[in-house]
Amino acid sequence: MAKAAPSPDTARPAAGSALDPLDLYGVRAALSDEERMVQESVARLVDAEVLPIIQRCFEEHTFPRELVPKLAALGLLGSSIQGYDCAGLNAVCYGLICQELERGDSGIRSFVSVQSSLCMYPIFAYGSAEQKQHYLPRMARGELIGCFGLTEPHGGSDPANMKTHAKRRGGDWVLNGAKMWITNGAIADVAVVWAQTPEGIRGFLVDKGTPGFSAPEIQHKFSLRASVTAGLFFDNVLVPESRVLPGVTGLKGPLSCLTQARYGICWGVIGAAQACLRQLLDYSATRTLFGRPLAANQTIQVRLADMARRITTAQLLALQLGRLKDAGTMLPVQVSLAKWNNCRMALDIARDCRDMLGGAGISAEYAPIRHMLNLESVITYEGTETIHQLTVGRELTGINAF
Ligand code: TGC
Ligand code: FAD
Repeated sequence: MAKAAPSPDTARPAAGSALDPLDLYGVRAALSDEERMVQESVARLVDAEVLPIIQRCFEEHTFPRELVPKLAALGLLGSSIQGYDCAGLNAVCYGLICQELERGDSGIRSFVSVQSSLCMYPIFAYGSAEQKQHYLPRMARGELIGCFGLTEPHGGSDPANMKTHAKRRGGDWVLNGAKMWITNGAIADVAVVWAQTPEGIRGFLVDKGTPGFSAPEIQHKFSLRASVTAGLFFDNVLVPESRVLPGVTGLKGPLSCLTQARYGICWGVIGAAQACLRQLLDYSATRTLFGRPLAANQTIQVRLADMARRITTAQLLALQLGRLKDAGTMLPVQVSLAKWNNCRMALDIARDCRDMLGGAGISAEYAPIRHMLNLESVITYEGTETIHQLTVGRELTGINAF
């Protein structure tokens, strides 16, 4: 005799099970007490401060700036930096911070990625003692917001061919050019700008309000709507030598920052995927069609199981990457593989969850469509999927196919 279809209550996949459906391989158990504590405190912040407002922010195309002091108070800005009022946490903690923030929204994780990995990191790694002292403590407290200008309107995948340039004039530099798609650009107090010079690519710290510098916000985005994105324009902007990063010349400057931020994304997107799967587990258990819960259908279970498989794989990849980073042995190509795998995983899951919600899936009242739209940016920025595939291909073959 056929087994009776379970009631919605008994259909909950996690009920009575020792396994957490969002952590089937017990990654949490592999964390240190400090790592777990960091994850829990960020999770509480996201539950209390992000989830209640994020749908409205997304719909209204606004970044919730009021969150910045709260992120700072928890030590989430420049969290990996030692000293300068920063928390000095390890790489796994930074990953977990990104994961929990992106469970809320990619835009919030983006804000923290840019502030921490793309602005504070280059100042810390390549800045002068005076630059570090001037910017880092205030950035850690959220009093100064940063942005990172690398991409240009004519093509972001190939930054070696940037047109923005700086020339010496006396003891100063004159900066000309344009950057495009810059997260935090319109709200930033300082822009870390990469420009071609006669010596090679160098990093310039351009303060808000410097004559000739403007940063208009980009409108009409259908992705990362709870994040500010801008163009940066430089028209004979005078930058003093004291605002040039002295510690690096060449493309490895910006690319080394990208390695830090891409690492965070490898973890962050897991949070977005978990948020989608969590909602689908609840929804499919209670949605009754053809006299049984949606979750009682084989094809639905296969799709949910496939999501859990892919999230689990991404979690293990991120954790191992984090352990390599903390051991000081992580290579950029390993970050490329994880950024490619984990972004693809999250985007596919968000799209599939959107579909399983049926018509409700197109409403921002459910999280998957917001995550899905955000993840279209996340799979594109910090190196498109193709760029990371070609990076892995280059490693395997020794042939540069860019
Ligand atoms: P290539 O010859 O490979 O390298 C030039 C120099 O850089 C070094 N290098 C790295 N150093 C540190 N970390 C890395 N990941 C590095 N990758 C390369 C390399 O050793 C070399 O050094 P040296 O001393 O020999 O000169 O450069 P290439 O021109 O062939 O380019 C390679 C390619 C295509 C991979 C690179 O251009 C690339 O990654 N393109 C994608 C650009 C990108 O990702 N843009 C992102 C912009 S920022 C952003 O999207 C922020 S979104 C933020 C948010 O909201 O979260
Ligand atoms: P292009 O480089 O023009 O690429 C177009 C297409 O061509 C892509 O599909 C790409 O994969 C493909 N392609 C490129 N090269 C090859 C090849 N050799 N072979 C095959 N296919 C190829 N940038 C910053 O500097 N700072 C920021 O803060 C920032 N924030 C962003 C925020 C958002 C919301 C978005 C959407 C982007 C942001 N970016 C930022 C820019 C982002 O990094 C770029 O969009 C990305 O690097 C791709 O550059 P592009 O858009 O010019 O596309």
